[in-house]
Amino acid sequence: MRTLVVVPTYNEASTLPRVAERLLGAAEASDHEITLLVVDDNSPDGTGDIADAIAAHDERVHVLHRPAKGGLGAAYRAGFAWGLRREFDVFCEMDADLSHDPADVPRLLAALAGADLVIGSRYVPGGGVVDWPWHRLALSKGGNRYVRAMTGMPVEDATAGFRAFRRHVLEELELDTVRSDGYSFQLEMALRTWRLGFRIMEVPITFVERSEGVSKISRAIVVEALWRVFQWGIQGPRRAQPVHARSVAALQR
Ligand SMILES: Nc1nc2c(ncn2[C@@H]2O[C@H](COP(=O)(O)OP(=O)(O)OP(=O)(O)O)[C@@H](O)[C@H]2O)c(=O)[nH]1
Ligand SMILES: [Mg+2]
Repeated sequence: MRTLVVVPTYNEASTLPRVAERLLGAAEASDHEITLLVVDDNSPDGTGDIADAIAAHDERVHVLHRPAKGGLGAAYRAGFAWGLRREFDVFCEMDADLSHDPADVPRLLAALAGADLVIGSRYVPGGGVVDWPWHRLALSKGGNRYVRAMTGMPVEDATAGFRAFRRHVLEELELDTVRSDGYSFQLEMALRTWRLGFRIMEVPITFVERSEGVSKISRAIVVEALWRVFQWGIQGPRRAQPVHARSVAALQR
């Protein structure tokens, strides 16, 4: 499985080198063929130059430079489009602030044997969050409960940003028409995947609050998510389609 790990960055100069090193180390230790694509939005702190320096020394690393901060969703769409023009079988999402442990990537990839989308989940048994204040945890868990109630999608951690998609999911969920950003982007991707009848599996991960750099989460991102989930809930079906034919083929492979 040729795997592309897309890591969007905006001012992550202090952690990106460690993220790259740990990811490539995990790839070597597990015998996975992993390529890293950093999608940088012209970070003022020079993250883009650091990414270029890493890529210059390692052919498994590539950098996509975008002119200005355009949001997490737009960065992922650009990164996935780059990978879909090339021959990757699997596409991962991962944050650059070390909240996600790159050493968990092989575990996510292994779970793809029985799924089309694997979510690194904080809220299934064995998963967890380190260093979040109670109100942040309450917001996140409450948000996920709201998503389940509105949409019927049986996912515990639908806002998680640590994921692995099989290529055919991205080919079929019409990425060009995904408009949302932030948490809503993650929610919309999971909801489209589920509604198409693809199989979603959650594997436990421990999410560690960033200790360096600055959060990009804003009130607007939260309000956008609440509003969009409400719309998706009243507009869309509350059930997934029967299991997607391609999903079954993927499981047999
Ligand atoms: N290219 C790009 N990356 C972004 C943008 N916004 C956020 N990111 C990256 O997306 C990832 C997740 O963003 P975070 O700010 O860590 O969001 P979070 O993990 O939900 O919240 P905190 O860790 O508390 O900040 C990080 O790697 C960010 O650098 C953006 O507009 N453009
Ligand atoms: Mg973060």
